[in-house]
Amino acid sequence: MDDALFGEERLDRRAREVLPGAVHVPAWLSLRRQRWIADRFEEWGRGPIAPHSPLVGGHPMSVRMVPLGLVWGPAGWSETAGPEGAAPLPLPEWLVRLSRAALRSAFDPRTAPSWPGLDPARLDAWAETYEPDVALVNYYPPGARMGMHQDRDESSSAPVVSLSIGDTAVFRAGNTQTRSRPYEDLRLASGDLIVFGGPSRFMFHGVPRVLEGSAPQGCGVLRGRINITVRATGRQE
Ligand SMILES: O=C(O)CCC(=O)C(=O)O
Repeated sequence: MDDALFGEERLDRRAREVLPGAVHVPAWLSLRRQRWIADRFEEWGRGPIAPHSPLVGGHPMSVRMVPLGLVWGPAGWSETAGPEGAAPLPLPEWLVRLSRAALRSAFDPRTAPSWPGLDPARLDAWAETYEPDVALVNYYPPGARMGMHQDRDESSSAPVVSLSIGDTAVFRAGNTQTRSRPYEDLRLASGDLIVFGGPSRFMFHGVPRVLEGSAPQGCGVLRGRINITVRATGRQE
Protein backbone atom coordinates (compact mmCIF):
# COMPACT_ATOMS: atom_id res chain seq x y z
CA MET A 1 0.00 0.00 0.00
CA ASP A 2 1.29 3.50 -0.83
CA ASP A 3 1.57 5.43 2.45
CA ALA A 4 1.48 8.78 0.66
CA LEU A 5 -1.92 7.87 -0.82
CA PHE A 6 -3.37 5.81 1.99
CA GLY A 7 -1.83 7.24 5.14
CA GLU A 8 -3.21 6.71 8.59
CA GLU A 9 -5.12 9.95 8.77
CA ARG A 10 -8.84 9.90 9.30
CA LEU A 11 -11.00 10.86 6.32
CA ASP A 12 -14.36 10.93 8.07
CA ARG A 13 -16.04 14.33 7.42
CA ARG A 14 -18.64 14.36 10.19
CA ALA A 15 -18.43 16.78 13.13
CA ARG A 16 -17.07 14.92 16.09
CA GLU A 17 -15.25 15.16 19.38
CA VAL A 18 -11.78 13.91 18.48
CA LEU A 19 -10.73 13.89 22.14
CA PRO A 20 -12.60 15.16 25.19
CA GLY A 21 -12.73 18.92 24.62
CA ALA A 22 -11.28 18.81 21.06
CA VAL A 23 -13.96 19.06 18.40
CA HIS A 24 -13.60 19.08 14.61
CA VAL A 25 -16.43 20.67 12.63
CA PRO A 26 -15.88 20.18 8.86
CA ALA A 27 -17.11 22.82 6.39
CA TRP A 28 -18.02 25.28 9.12
CA LEU A 29 -17.26 28.40 7.06
CA SER A 30 -19.11 28.91 3.77
CA LEU A 31 -16.98 29.61 0.69
CA ARG A 32 -18.17 33.21 0.77
CA ARG A 33 -16.92 33.63 4.35
CA GLN A 34 -13.65 31.89 3.54
CA ARG A 35 -13.08 34.31 0.67
CA TRP A 36 -13.92 37.30 2.83
CA ILE A 37 -11.49 36.18 5.54
CA ALA A 38 -8.78 35.48 2.93
CA ASP A 39 -9.19 39.11 1.78
CA ARG A 40 -8.72 40.28 5.38
CA PHE A 41 -5.51 38.22 5.51
CA GLU A 42 -4.18 40.19 2.53
CA GLU A 43 -4.93 43.42 4.42
CA TRP A 44 -3.37 42.20 7.67
CA GLY A 45 -0.22 41.31 5.75
CA ARG A 46 0.11 44.94 4.65
CA GLY A 47 -0.26 46.12 8.27
CA PRO A 48 2.39 47.25 10.74
CA ILE A 49 3.87 43.74 11.12
CA ALA A 50 4.60 41.96 7.85
CA PRO A 51 4.19 38.17 7.61
CA HIS A 52 7.36 36.76 9.15
CA SER A 53 8.84 33.44 10.22
CA PRO A 54 9.88 33.49 13.90
CA LEU A 55 13.03 31.61 14.85
CA VAL A 56 12.34 28.56 16.95
CA GLY A 57 15.42 26.80 18.30
CA GLY A 58 17.50 29.02 16.02
CA HIS A 59 15.61 27.96 12.86
CA PRO A 60 12.99 29.99 11.01
CA MET A 61 9.55 28.42 11.05
CA SER A 62 8.31 27.41 7.59
CA VAL A 63 5.00 29.24 8.12
CA ARG A 64 4.69 33.02 7.80
CA MET A 65 2.92 34.59 10.73
CA VAL A 66 0.85 37.73 11.24
CA PRO A 67 -0.12 38.37 14.87
CA LEU A 68 -3.26 40.21 15.95
CA GLY A 69 -3.77 41.73 19.41
CA LEU A 70 -0.29 40.87 20.72
CA VAL A 71 2.88 39.58 19.10
CA TRP A 72 3.95 35.97 19.49
CA GLY A 73 7.57 34.83 19.70
CA PRO A 74 9.27 31.80 21.29
CA ALA A 75 9.52 33.81 24.53
CA GLY A 76 5.75 34.28 24.62
CA TRP A 77 3.35 37.16 23.95
CA SER A 78 4.50 40.78 23.86
CA GLU A 79 3.03 44.15 22.97
CA THR A 80 5.40 45.02 20.12
CA ALA A 81 7.69 43.42 17.55
CA GLY A 82 11.18 44.10 16.28
CA PRO A 83 13.67 46.85 17.06
CA GLU A 84 11.23 49.53 15.89
CA GLY A 85 8.63 48.30 18.36
CA ALA A 86 5.77 47.92 15.86
CA ALA A 87 2.42 47.26 17.52
CA PRO A 88 0.19 44.62 15.89
CA LEU A 89 -3.26 45.29 14.52
CA PRO A 90 -5.98 44.78 17.12
CA LEU A 91 -7.98 41.58 17.24
CA PRO A 92 -11.08 42.49 15.20
CA GLU A 93 -14.45 42.35 16.91
CA TRP A 94 -15.91 40.20 14.10
CA LEU A 95 -13.30 37.53 14.87
CA VAL A 96 -14.29 37.56 18.54
CA ARG A 97 -17.96 37.12 17.58
CA LEU A 98 -17.08 34.38 15.08
CA SER A 99 -15.06 32.57 17.76
CA ARG A 100 -18.00 32.61 20.15
CA ALA A 101 -20.18 31.16 17.39
CA ALA A 102 -17.47 28.52 16.86
CA LEU A 103 -17.72 27.50 20.52
CA ARG A 104 -21.50 27.22 20.22
CA SER A 105 -21.17 24.95 17.17
CA ALA A 106 -18.33 22.82 18.49
CA PHE A 107 -19.59 22.24 22.00
CA ASP A 108 -23.17 21.43 21.13
CA PRO A 109 -23.83 18.35 23.28
CA ARG A 110 -24.81 16.37 20.17
CA THR A 111 -21.28 16.87 18.83
CA ALA A 112 -19.29 17.02 22.05
CA PRO A 113 -21.00 14.78 24.58
CA SER A 114 -18.17 14.75 27.14
CA TRP A 115 -17.11 18.41 27.47
CA PRO A 116 -18.12 21.03 28.62
CA GLY A 117 -21.30 19.12 29.39
CA LEU A 118 -23.60 22.16 29.32
CA ASP A 119 -27.18 21.97 28.20
CA PRO A 120 -27.82 23.97 25.00
CA ALA A 121 -29.55 26.80 26.88
CA ARG A 122 -26.46 27.43 29.04
CA LEU A 123 -24.01 26.90 26.19
CA ASP A 124 -24.97 30.20 24.55
CA ALA A 125 -24.36 32.19 27.73
CA TRP A 126 -21.07 30.35 28.33
CA ALA A 127 -19.85 31.10 24.80
CA GLU A 128 -20.55 34.80 25.39
CA THR A 129 -18.02 34.76 28.26
CA TYR A 130 -15.23 33.85 25.82
CA GLU A 131 -12.92 36.91 25.69
CA PRO A 132 -10.06 36.15 23.32
CA ASP A 133 -7.45 38.88 23.01
CA VAL A 134 -5.08 37.50 20.34
CA ALA A 135 -4.98 35.54 17.12
CA LEU A 136 -2.09 34.03 15.22
CA VAL A 137 -2.61 33.99 11.50
CA ASN A 138 -0.28 31.52 9.82
CA TYR A 139 0.26 31.23 6.09
CA TYR A 140 1.61 27.85 4.94
CA PRO A 141 3.34 28.22 1.57
CA PRO A 142 3.69 24.94 -0.34
CA GLY A 143 5.94 22.58 1.62
CA ALA A 144 5.44 24.32 4.99
CA ARG A 145 4.62 22.33 8.10
CA MET A 146 4.47 22.79 11.85
CA GLY A 147 6.10 20.50 14.41
CA MET A 148 4.30 19.05 17.42
CA HIS A 149 3.93 21.66 20.16
CA GLN A 150 1.60 22.86 22.90
CA ASP A 151 -0.03 26.32 22.87
CA ARG A 152 1.03 27.07 26.40
CA ASP A 153 2.13 30.69 26.34
CA GLU A 154 -1.35 31.62 27.58
CA SER A 155 -2.15 31.58 31.29
CA SER A 156 -5.85 31.21 30.49
CA SER A 157 -7.24 27.73 29.89
CA ALA A 158 -10.02 29.10 27.62
CA PRO A 159 -10.33 27.12 24.36
CA VAL A 160 -8.31 27.71 21.20
CA VAL A 161 -10.48 28.28 18.11
CA SER A 162 -8.78 27.32 14.84
CA LEU A 163 -10.01 28.10 11.31
CA SER A 164 -8.50 26.79 8.09
CA ILE A 165 -8.72 28.20 4.55
CA GLY A 166 -6.98 26.95 1.41
CA ASP A 167 -5.12 23.67 0.97
CA THR A 168 -6.09 20.77 3.22
CA ALA A 169 -3.76 20.11 6.16
CA VAL A 170 -3.05 16.87 7.91
CA PHE A 171 -3.54 17.95 11.53
CA ARG A 172 -2.04 15.77 14.24
CA ALA A 173 -4.09 15.86 17.45
CA GLY A 174 -1.93 14.44 20.22
CA ASN A 175 -2.04 14.04 23.95
CA THR A 176 -1.11 16.41 26.78
CA GLN A 177 1.96 14.50 27.98
CA THR A 178 4.26 13.89 25.04
CA ARG A 179 4.72 14.99 21.44
CA SER A 180 4.72 11.36 20.31
CA ARG A 181 1.96 8.73 20.21
CA PRO A 182 -0.85 8.39 20.98
CA TYR A 183 -2.06 10.89 18.38
CA GLU A 184 -4.60 10.98 15.61
CA ASP A 185 -4.18 12.49 12.16
CA LEU A 186 -7.20 14.18 10.67
CA ARG A 187 -7.69 16.40 7.66
CA LEU A 188 -8.47 20.08 8.10
CA ALA A 189 -9.94 21.22 4.78
CA SER A 190 -10.82 24.73 3.69
CA GLY A 191 -13.62 26.04 5.89
CA ASP A 192 -13.05 23.53 8.71
CA LEU A 193 -13.12 24.48 12.36
CA ILE A 194 -11.33 22.74 15.19
CA VAL A 195 -11.66 23.87 18.78
CA PHE A 196 -9.56 22.53 21.64
CA GLY A 197 -10.47 23.27 25.19
CA GLY A 198 -11.04 21.61 28.55
CA PRO A 199 -8.90 18.50 28.98
CA SER A 200 -7.42 18.96 25.48
CA ARG A 201 -6.56 22.66 25.75
CA PHE A 202 -2.87 21.88 26.20
CA MET A 203 -2.64 18.89 23.88
CA PHE A 204 0.39 18.58 21.64
CA HIS A 205 -0.56 19.20 18.03
CA GLY A 206 1.08 19.92 14.70
CA VAL A 207 0.75 19.90 10.94
CA PRO A 208 3.05 17.25 9.42
CA ARG A 209 1.98 18.09 5.87
CA VAL A 210 -0.32 20.13 3.68
CA LEU A 211 -1.83 18.65 0.53
CA GLU A 212 -0.66 20.97 -2.21
CA GLY A 213 -3.28 22.02 -4.75
CA SER A 214 -6.24 20.77 -2.68
CA ALA A 215 -7.86 24.18 -2.00
CA PRO A 216 -11.40 24.44 -3.40
CA GLN A 217 -12.04 27.00 -6.11
CA GLY A 218 -13.47 30.20 -4.72
CA CYS A 219 -12.03 29.93 -1.18
CA GLY A 220 -9.84 32.99 -1.79
CA VAL A 221 -6.49 31.21 -1.36
CA LEU A 222 -4.90 30.21 -4.66
CA ARG A 223 -1.81 28.59 -3.22
CA GLY A 224 -1.03 27.27 0.23
CA ARG A 225 -3.10 27.52 3.38
CA ILE A 226 -4.16 30.05 5.99
CA ASN A 227 -4.78 29.02 9.57
CA ILE A 228 -6.10 31.35 12.25
CA THR A 229 -5.92 30.38 15.91
CA VAL A 230 -7.84 32.62 18.28
CA ARG A 231 -6.83 32.50 21.94
CA ALA A 232 -7.26 34.18 25.31
CA THR A 233 -3.85 34.91 26.84
CA GLY A 234 -5.16 35.63 30.33
CA ARG A 235 -2.93 38.70 30.51
CA GLN A 236 -4.17 41.52 32.72
CA GLU A 237 -4.75 44.84 30.92
O1 LIG B 1 -2.16 25.26 11.29
C1 LIG B 1 -2.77 24.64 12.13
O2 LIG B 1 -3.79 24.00 11.91
C2 LIG B 1 -2.22 24.61 13.55
C3 LIG B 1 -1.60 25.91 13.95
C4 LIG B 1 -0.96 25.85 15.29
O3 LIG B 1 -0.74 24.79 15.82
C5 LIG B 1 -0.61 27.05 15.99
O4 LIG B 1 -0.76 28.16 15.46
O5 LIG B 1 -0.13 26.93 17.15
